[in-house]
Amino acid sequence: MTVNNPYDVDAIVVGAGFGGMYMMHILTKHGYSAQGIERASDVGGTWYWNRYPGCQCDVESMEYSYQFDDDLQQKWEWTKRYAGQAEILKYANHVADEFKLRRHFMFNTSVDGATYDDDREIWSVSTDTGKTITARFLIMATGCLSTTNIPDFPGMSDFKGDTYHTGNWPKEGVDFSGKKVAVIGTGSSGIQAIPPIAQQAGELTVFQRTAAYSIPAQNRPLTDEKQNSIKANYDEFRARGAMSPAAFGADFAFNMGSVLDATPEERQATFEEFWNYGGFNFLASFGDLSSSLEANEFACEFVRGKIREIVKDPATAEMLMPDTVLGCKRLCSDDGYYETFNSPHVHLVDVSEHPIERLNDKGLVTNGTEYKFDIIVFATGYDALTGSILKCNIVGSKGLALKDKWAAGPSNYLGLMTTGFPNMFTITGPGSPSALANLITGIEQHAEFITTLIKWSDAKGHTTIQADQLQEDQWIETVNTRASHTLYPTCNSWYLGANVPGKPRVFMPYVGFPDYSKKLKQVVADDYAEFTFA
Ligand code: N01
Repeated sequence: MTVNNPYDVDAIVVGAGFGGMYMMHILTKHGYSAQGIERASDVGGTWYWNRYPGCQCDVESMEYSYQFDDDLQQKWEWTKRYAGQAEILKYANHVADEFKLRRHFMFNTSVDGATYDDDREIWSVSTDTGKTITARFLIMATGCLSTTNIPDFPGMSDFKGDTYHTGNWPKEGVDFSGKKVAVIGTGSSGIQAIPPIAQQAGELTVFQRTAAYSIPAQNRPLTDEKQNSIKANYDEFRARGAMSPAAFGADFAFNMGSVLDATPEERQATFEEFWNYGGFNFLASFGDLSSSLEANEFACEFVRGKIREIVKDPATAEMLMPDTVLGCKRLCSDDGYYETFNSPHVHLVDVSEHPIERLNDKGLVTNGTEYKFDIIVFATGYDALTGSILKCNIVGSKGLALKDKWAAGPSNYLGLMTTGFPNMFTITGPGSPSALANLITGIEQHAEFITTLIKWSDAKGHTTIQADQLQEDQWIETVNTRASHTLYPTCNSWYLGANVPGKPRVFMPYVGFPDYSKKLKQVVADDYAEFTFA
């Protein structure tokens, strides 16, 4: 703690996921004192909580990793093309050990309030353990997808069996052997969890409200040859990744051609090639899939054809075929998802027209039918991007509550600072590429930008940094305009907040990592002229 200062530390960092860990490392490396606060018992963030079976990252491990330390990226050995949760959590722990990060954090502690004192120019943060800590800077590294969303079904507490949410999975795991299991939700988490749960369960019933597009991950062991060849030129590999729209895909051949210009044979062959390549990159099989409904429909029809081929029962296949825009909700990737429905003990119930009415002591009721279960798994997603920030009850300058300021949706400048909340930063917040890009790349970019900005401001003798209201308004317009050139606003996704009842519908992430990077570089080159300092 800093001595002779009217505050405890220079900065409070909320969260010990990849964002909070790197923020802490870089701040302390530059001589700032900082206190981290983390609700979990250890580091890892998303990867600490998401221990559900089948959980793995859909960004390749050589890219979903830190690049700030060459020794770290050279020495760490990934075992698979896409790392699973356990391996990523091991990596997070390794980073915490290597850079001695745990000593800066208090674990098992949640922030329950943060208030800015205009006179003293400090943030005062209170916790559920009864502590109050003061700091010049408040840095929210709370993650994009960390506040779970469980629908408020009537009768929730009546159910006598066990319930779990994929994003809050018990450390000791769950034994599904021989059990009657329900999974509610078929987004990325449900689609990953369903195949391994089906392998164990006596009977599995999946409740699907919206069919999702999923591309086989085509996961496989990472060969030494592949790993070494990337490590031999890791900087170039990272630089290529940063030039990609979502900050990953360094070695990936994006096809910029239009699907509308291709012959039916060329289309089929290209889609087949990208399907076999696997994962999220399927969206890049043609250049216009994310911007033209007509083009997108070709990709949709290709995936529907695959579902028809894979799923033996035509009625089940029909139910699994999405009728939405491919990639509008986040594209899923899987290991044997559609195949799972060929097992006789796996059932699919469409709840799009007849929603789940309630839970009762034995299970759940939909369309007047009672389904009995031992275990219900909620794969029902998150209050994304804003949920974990707003939960902290942040009150800024002149008593302005963040929840009031963001009542119509989050507004900020660069996704980093919001006017009226001096010296408060959000890492990968709404308004930045956040969940539309490789999050570790976005995290490093933000932590470095924030540190450089604080150092610059301190060197000039300023005590406060603020976002300017005009810049903020223009930024939000830019974020909206960029989204309007894509198909993202055409469905009820969590990017829009549409999955949480009562949440304002605003498209939150900034589309296009390379342009965002250019903007940040320009802001630095212009000596942060668009910020306000005092
Ligand atoms: O959550 P989701 P998720 N009755 O919101 C359904 C990242 N992630 O945890 O679509 C019935 O996508 C809901 O239905 P609908 C990734 O960014 C990454 O799966 O709203 N169903 C939907 O099917 C991802 O996008 C990885 O109609 C209800 C599901 O629940 C994000 O996390 C792995 C319902 C929620 O899907 C979130 O994914 C996992 C109700 N009342 C997650 N309410 C990888 O890296 C909701 N649903 C691979």
